[in-house]
Amino acid sequence: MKEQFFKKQWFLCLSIFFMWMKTYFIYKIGFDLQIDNWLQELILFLNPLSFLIPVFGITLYFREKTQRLFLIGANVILTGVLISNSIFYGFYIDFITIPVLFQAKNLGGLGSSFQELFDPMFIALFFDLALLIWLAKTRRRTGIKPSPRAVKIYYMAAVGMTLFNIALSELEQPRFLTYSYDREVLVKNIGLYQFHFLDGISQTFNLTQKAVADENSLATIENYTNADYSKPNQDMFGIAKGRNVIFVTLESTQNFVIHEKVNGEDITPFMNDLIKKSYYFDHFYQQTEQGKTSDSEFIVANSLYPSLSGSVFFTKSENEYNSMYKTLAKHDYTSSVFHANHKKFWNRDVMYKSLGIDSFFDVEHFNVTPENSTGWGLKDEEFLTQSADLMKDLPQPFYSSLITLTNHFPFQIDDKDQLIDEYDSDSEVLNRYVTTVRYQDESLKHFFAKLKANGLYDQSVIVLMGDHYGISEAHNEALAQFLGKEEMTPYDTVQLQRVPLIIHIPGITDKDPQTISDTSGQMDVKPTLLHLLGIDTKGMVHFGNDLFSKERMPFAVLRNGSFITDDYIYTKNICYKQKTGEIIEDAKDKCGPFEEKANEELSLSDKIINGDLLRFYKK
Ligand code: GP9
Ligand code: MN
Repeated sequence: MKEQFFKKQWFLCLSIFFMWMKTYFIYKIGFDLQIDNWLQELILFLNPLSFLIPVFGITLYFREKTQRLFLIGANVILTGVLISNSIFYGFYIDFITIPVLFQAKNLGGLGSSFQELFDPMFIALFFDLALLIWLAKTRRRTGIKPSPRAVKIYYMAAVGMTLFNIALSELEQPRFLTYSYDREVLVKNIGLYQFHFLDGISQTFNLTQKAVADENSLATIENYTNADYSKPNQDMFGIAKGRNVIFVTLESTQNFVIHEKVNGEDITPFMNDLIKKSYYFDHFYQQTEQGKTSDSEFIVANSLYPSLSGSVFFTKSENEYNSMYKTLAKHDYTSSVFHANHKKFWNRDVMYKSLGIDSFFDVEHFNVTPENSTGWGLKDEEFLTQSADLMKDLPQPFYSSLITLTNHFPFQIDDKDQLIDEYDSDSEVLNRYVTTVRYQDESLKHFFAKLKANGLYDQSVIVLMGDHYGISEAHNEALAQFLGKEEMTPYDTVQLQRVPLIIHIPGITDKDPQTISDTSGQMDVKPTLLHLLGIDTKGMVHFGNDLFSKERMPFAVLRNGSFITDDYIYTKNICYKQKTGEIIEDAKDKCGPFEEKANEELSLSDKIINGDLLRFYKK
C-alpha cells in the first residue's frame, strides 16, 4: 500500500523532496541563522516539510495533468520566495514581510547592490525544476487516483509532521511562539514559508483592529502610560524654554565610532569635542525596525514603537497621532523637516501631514548639482549649509528636523572629501563607512559654525541622534576585528544598536557637560525634549521617559523583543549581564520581570497603532 502510494505519487513525492532540499540549502547558504545545537539543526532541517507535505498534498485531489502543472508552478513560486528572501537577507539581515513588498520603491539601496547580492549559486536552484519539467513531459501518467483512505493517511502524516515540528521547537525553546517579535526565531522554528503565512494572517488581523476599537480600548492603555510617567527633574525642567530645537538625524551613525580612531586619526573629532560641552548619552539604543530612518522619525515624534513589519510611514499614515509637533504647535512653535531626498520617499509627504509638521523642505528646495552630490544625493556639507540658510527665515521658536544622507550605504564619497584613511578589513563596506562618518562629522563642524554666524546658535537646542545601524551583522567578522573581539555574539549585536544622542544647549551644557550612561532609547527623546522646553508630558499616551527624571527606570526595548537594563541584556532567549556579557543561568528570575514589561509595551503600542486609538484621545 505504502509502496504503491509512492509509486503512483512519484511526481508529488519528488516535488516535495526537491523543494525540501532546496529550502534547507538556502537556510544554510542564504541566511546566517545562529544554530547552537543539533536539536535546532534538526528542527531547521525538518520544518520545510510541515509546509510542503500539506500544501503540495492538495494535488492528490487533482487530475494528474493539473497536479504536475500545480507542482511545477509551486516550485517556481517557492524558488522565487527563497531567492528574494536570500537577496533581501543579504542586505537587511531580515526576512521579507508583506508590508515591505508595498514599499518596494524604497528598496533603493538594494538596487545598487543587487549584482553583489545575486549569488550564482541561485542558478543551482533551477536544476530540479528543469528535471521536473522534463519528467512531466516525458513520463506517462499512471492514471490512477489515490483512494480516500490513502489521502486520509497522507494528511494524518502531514498533521503529525507539523505537530512534531512544533513539539520539538517548544522543547528546544519553550514558548517560542510568544517570541513572535523576532523573525529569526520564527523562521528557525516554524520555517520560512510558514512564517510568510503567519505574517499574512497577522497583517489581516491588524487591518480588522481599527474597526473593532472604541474608546475603552484606549482606557486600559492609558492606565499603563499614566503609571509609567516619570515626573520631570525640577532642576532640568524648562531649562531650554522658548528656544528653537534643531534636531539632526545622523544617517546610519552608530555609537561605536565615537571616540574611536582609524590609523591614529579620530573618526568623529568634532563630535568628540562637542560631547565635552553637551549632554551625551552613551548607552542610548536605536529602536527601529524595517522602516529604518522613517521608524526613527516616527519614534521621536510619537514615543510609540514602530511596526514589526514594514514602515508605519506607509502602513499607518492615515492614523491620528498626538505627535510632539502637535504639542509644540500649542506652545507657539512652528515645525519643519529638511531632507534632500524626494518628498515621497518613505511616504513622508503624507505622513508628515498626519504628524502635524508645518513645512517639508525636500530635495526641490535645495540647489543640487552633480558637483555637490554623491551616493544618495546632496552632500551633507551642502545640505546642512543650505538648510541653515533656509532655517534663518523661519518664524521662531521653531522645531526643525534635519536628516543627513551622505553616510548611507554604500558609503561613497569623492576623494577630496575623504579626510581619513579607509579601515583595513575584508569588509569594503566597513572600510568605507569610517570615511563617510568622518565626512559627516566635518559637515557638522561647518554647520555649527554657520549657525553661530547666522545667529541661530545661541537661541537653540541642538540635538544629534543616530537613526539606526549602518553596519549590519553581515559584516560581523570585520566588526569583530574593528572592536578587537574574537567573535560577535547576540549580546554584541545588541550592544551595537547603540547610537549617539548628544544634546547641546549653548550657554548651559558647555558649563556643565555630562556623559550619562543610563540605559535609554529613542523612545525617550520626546518626553526628554518637551520637558527641557518646559512642557509637561503628564497624561500623554506614549511610552518612554524623560532621561533627566529621577523616577525613570533605565530600560530600552528593541522592536524584536530584546531589551536592555543597566544590569541585563536579553536577546534570542538568553539573559546576559549587561556590563560583561556573561550568560546568566537563572534567566527567569533576573530577566523575566523585564521581559513581561517589554512585551507589554510592545503589544500596547501595537494596539494603539493598529486600532488607530489616538483618535479617541480627548485632551
Ligand atoms: C532616505 C533616507 C535614508 O530619504 O532617509 O533612508 P534609510 O534607507 O536609512 O531608511
Ligand atoms: Mn537611515
